[in-house]
Amino acid sequence: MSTTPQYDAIIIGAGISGMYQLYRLRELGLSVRVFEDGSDVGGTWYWNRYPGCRFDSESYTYGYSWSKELLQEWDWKEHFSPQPDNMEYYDLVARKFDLRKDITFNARVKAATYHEKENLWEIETEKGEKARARFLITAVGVLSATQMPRIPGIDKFKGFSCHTSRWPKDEKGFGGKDIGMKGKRVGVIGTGATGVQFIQEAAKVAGHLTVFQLAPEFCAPLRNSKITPEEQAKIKASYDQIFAKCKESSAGFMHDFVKKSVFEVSPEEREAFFEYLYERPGFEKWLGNYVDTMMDPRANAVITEFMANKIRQRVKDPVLAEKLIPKNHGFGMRRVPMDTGYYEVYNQDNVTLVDLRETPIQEIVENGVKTSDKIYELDILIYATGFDAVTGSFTRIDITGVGGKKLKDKWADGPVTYLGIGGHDFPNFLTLVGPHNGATFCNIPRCIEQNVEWVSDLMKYMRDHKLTRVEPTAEAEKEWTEHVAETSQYSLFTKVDSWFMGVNINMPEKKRGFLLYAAGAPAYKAKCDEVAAHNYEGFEMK
Ligand code: NA7
Repeated sequence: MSTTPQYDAIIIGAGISGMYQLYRLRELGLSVRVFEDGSDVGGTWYWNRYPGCRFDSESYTYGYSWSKELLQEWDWKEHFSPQPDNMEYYDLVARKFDLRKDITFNARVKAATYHEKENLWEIETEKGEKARARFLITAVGVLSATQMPRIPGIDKFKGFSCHTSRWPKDEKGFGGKDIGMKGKRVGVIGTGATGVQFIQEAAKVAGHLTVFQLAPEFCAPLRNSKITPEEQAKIKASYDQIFAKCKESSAGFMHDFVKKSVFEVSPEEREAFFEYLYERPGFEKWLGNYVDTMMDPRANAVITEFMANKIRQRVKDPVLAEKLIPKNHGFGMRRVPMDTGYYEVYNQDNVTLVDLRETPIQEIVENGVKTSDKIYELDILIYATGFDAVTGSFTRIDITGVGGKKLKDKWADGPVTYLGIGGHDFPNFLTLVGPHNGATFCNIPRCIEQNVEWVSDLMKYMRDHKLTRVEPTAEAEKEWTEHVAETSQYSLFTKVDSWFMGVNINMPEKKRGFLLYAAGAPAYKAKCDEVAAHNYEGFEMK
């Protein structure tokens, strides 16, 4: 008789999706255990506690929508909430719904194996702890597999250094530790959404900040502000409308594309609209723009020129401005970092931009970074070098399905899934926000809720019909994978390299291919609903 504990379901990850999935399965009366690598809940907001980390989504569109009581109880303090407040929120959720009692913390799952005879999954953590369950649900997030650069000498640096997603904890609060950047020589490698948030903050306190930039992004102003008591009352009174609006929009935000071409309007009207958008908070200038800016390269060139000129206006030194303007992609073709005075940082005397295209890094040395030009002496070196996106959090676990088949091998040429939620040869394996899932390009909690609710309904259906095994058919996953490829052709995301395409300069072995779903959240939801309405068409159940 095995002493390994057994549950109805095991969830990997106690972030936004894992927490909600736990809640829903418990409501169904199932026994559930969550295994979480971190020492607390919160996922992305637990790990990313570097200075400057905050939402780029409007706070009130980001919280859970499924508890009216929680919505009324919690006050977002800022329109784009900072990381410590976000952690405070997830702490409240965990306490309110008593989630922690079913979560094992500091437990990194290293392997998960399906046992055909017993129709059970068995997981093993790095500490050797084992557990079994009928269902294995991954809630591992899209950007959680930290990717350090492969630069010689990283271990030699004598000062403080870390990846932004491994910033030390402030043991007394919810945020990151004060590592003492004040007056110090700080260096940062990477200028994606994370690098930009960090640089803006570090430039305020560092004695000198050196930014090592490979290729710049097109950043756009966040325009954050505090939520006034009047706004708070209005937000709380209109949650139903807010969430209804998000549900209709292509990426789960309050904004949606204007169903008009850039070329349908006069240059004056277009310019005025761009200016209006530039003054608006959040992603509206990206996701509330003319629809063809994200589909037609000619239309994209128009908004790209507008955004490039904004950088030229904001950076005093024209040579430096050109270095900060992307030349390898248009505006919005990669994830747009939201900025708060980012470009103005480069007008400060205490900030230097090192263009790695001109002078590449050769190695990290004891006292700093050595480029082809010189050694930049540093006390602190921060890596904002991104993630092994979307698939990395799966392939870093040894996942074995029917007949010893490895998920890693199945996805060697790119992910193959049905609805981004499961795959053939991997029965009872449900991947929240998995690759090619509609939740991947979305105001993520909005689409997470759809994923979790769909999975919970599936599990209820199986219980009610006395079914114990569900597996996508090979045909269904082939069709879905082709559909994802087909719909992605119209998106400019696929025309450039970025983490959306699985590209990370530090992982040349990772095959380039679209990892998201481009047809939009409403289309994804409609497809999932249709599948459920047809008794989970495309899944074999017994
Ligand atoms: P990103 O967007 O993948 O950005 C990583 C950055 O690090 C990017 O500027 C990279 O340059 C740079 N990078 C990576 N490796 C190196 C090396 N070896 N040398 C120099 N520069 C390097 O990750 P983020 O964490 O900023 O953002 C991820 C998402 O989190 C973001 O989209 C939000 O949704 C939240 P490159 O792009 O390759 O030129």
